[in-house]
Amino acid sequence: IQKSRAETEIRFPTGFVWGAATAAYQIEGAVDEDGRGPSIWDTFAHTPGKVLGGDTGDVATDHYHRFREDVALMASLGLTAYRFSISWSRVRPDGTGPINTEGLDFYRRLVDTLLEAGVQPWPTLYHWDLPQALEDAGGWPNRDTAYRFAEYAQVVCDALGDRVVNWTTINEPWCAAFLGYASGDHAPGRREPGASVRAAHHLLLGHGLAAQSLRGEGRNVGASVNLYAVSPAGEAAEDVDAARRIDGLQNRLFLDALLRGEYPEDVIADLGDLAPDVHDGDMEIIGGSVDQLGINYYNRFFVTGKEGAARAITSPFAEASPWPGSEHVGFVQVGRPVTAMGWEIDESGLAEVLTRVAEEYPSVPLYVTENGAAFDDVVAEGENGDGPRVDDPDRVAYIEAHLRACHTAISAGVPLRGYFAWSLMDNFEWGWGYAKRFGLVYVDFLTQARIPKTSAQWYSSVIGQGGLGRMSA
Ligand code: PNW
Repeated sequence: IQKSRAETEIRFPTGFVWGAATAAYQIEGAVDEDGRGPSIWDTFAHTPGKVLGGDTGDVATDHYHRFREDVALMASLGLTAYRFSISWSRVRPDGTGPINTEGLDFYRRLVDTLLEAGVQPWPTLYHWDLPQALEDAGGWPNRDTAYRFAEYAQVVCDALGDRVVNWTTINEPWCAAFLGYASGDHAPGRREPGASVRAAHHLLLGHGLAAQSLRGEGRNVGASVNLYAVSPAGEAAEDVDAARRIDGLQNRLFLDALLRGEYPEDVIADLGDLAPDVHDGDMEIIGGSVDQLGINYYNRFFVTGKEGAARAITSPFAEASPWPGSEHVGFVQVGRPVTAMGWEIDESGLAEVLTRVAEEYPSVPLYVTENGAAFDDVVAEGENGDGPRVDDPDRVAYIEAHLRACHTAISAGVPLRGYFAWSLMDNFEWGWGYAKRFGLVYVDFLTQARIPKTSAQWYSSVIGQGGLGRMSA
C-alpha cells in the first residue's frame, strides 16, 4: 500500500538544532601563526610513516584565514549551529605558561562572526590536540594534565562565556586514550595499554574539572563520546563475551562514568592490573558533570572472540589493538555496504544507541554531535557556464537514513535535541590525511576553493523544511 505524502513526511521538533561539525587541527592550518605552540598532532603528522602520504595539518583547509567565508557558507546553508574545536596550544602554547591573547582573539572573532550570521557557536575544548609540552611531561596518562585542562577551560570561559551557551569539554575520549596511547594509530602514537587506561580516566577527570569551570550563567556543558552498536558475530559464548568487552570499553566505560559516576565492574575486572588509579572524589567530579550528552555515531561493530578475525579499521596502518585487555577480539564484516573508510553502514545502530542511552541512563538532553560518511567524491566540470559540481548521492542516502533513525528515536521518547553532520567540509582525516573526504562541502586542497556538494544543498533543504519527506526519494 502506497503511503500518503503526509504519512511519509518526517518532521523534527521545533527548535531542533541543525548543525555541522569540524575540529581545529583538521581545518585551521596556520600552525605557526600568532603565537600558536606545537601540539601532539603537529609532532605526529610530521613523523614519517604515521599519516598516509606524509600529509600534515600545516595548511589543512586554511580555515584560520578563511573563517569569514566559511561562516558565510554556513549561514547560506541555513545551519542553526556550528560545532568547532578550540586549539589548546593556540590559547596556552606550552600548556602551563602564559596565555596567548592572539590565539584567543581568533576564537573571539570566529564566535562573533557566527553570532552575527545567526549561527550558534558550539565549541569543543579538546579535539585531540594536546600541547606538545604537556605530552613531554607525560601526557594524559599523567594526572596533572587533567588539572591543566581545567585551567585552560577557565581561560576560554572567561573569554567567551558571555556569548557561548553550549560547551563540549572533550571529544571522543575513547579515541584520545586508546588510539593515542594503546594502538598508537593517533597522536602521540604510544603503545602502552596501562598508560592508555590512565589516559582515559584523566580525560574524564579533566572533563569533570573543566565542567566545574564552565558551569553557571545558563551555560550547558556536555562531552561527546563515540558510541557504537555492538553485536556478537555469532551465538558462541566467546562472541557474546567479545561483545560485552567491546561494549564495555567503548560505550559503558564512558557512559557509566559520566552519567552514573562509576566505572562498570566487569570492565574493571577485565582490565585487572591495567585498571586506572582512581582517587577519592574523582568519580563524584566525573559523575553528574554533564547537562547534555553528545553522541558521535558512525557504525555498528560485529565482534568475535574466535581467533583469526581482523582488527577494527582505525588507521591505514593498524598495527596494534586499541582495546586494552581485550586485544584478542576480532571485528567481522557482515557484507553491508561500506563507506570509503571501509566502515559498514548501519543506521539501525544509531536508533539503538540513542534508545539505549535514554533507557539505561539518567535522562539528559542528547545531541548527535557527529554523524557522516566518507565517499570518493569527484568534481564534474560544469556545462553551459555552470560551475564545477560534486554529486554525492551516497552521502545524501547515508545522512537521510541516519536522520530517519534519529526521528525513530525521538518518536520513541528519546530526548534528542539536535544533529551535527560530520563534517562541514573535507579536511585532514587524521591517519588518512587528505585521502578521505567527509565534507558536505568539497575542498580543493590546491586552490582552497569550496564547492558545496549535492549533500550540502540537500541538507540545507532538510533544514529549511524542518525534516524529510517531500524532496527525498
Ligand atoms: C571521529 N576509529 O574520529 C572524529 O571525532 C573526527 O575528528 C573524525 O574526522 C571522524 O570521526 C571521522 O573519522 C574517529 O578509527 C576516528 O575508530 C577514528 C575512529 C573513530 C572516530
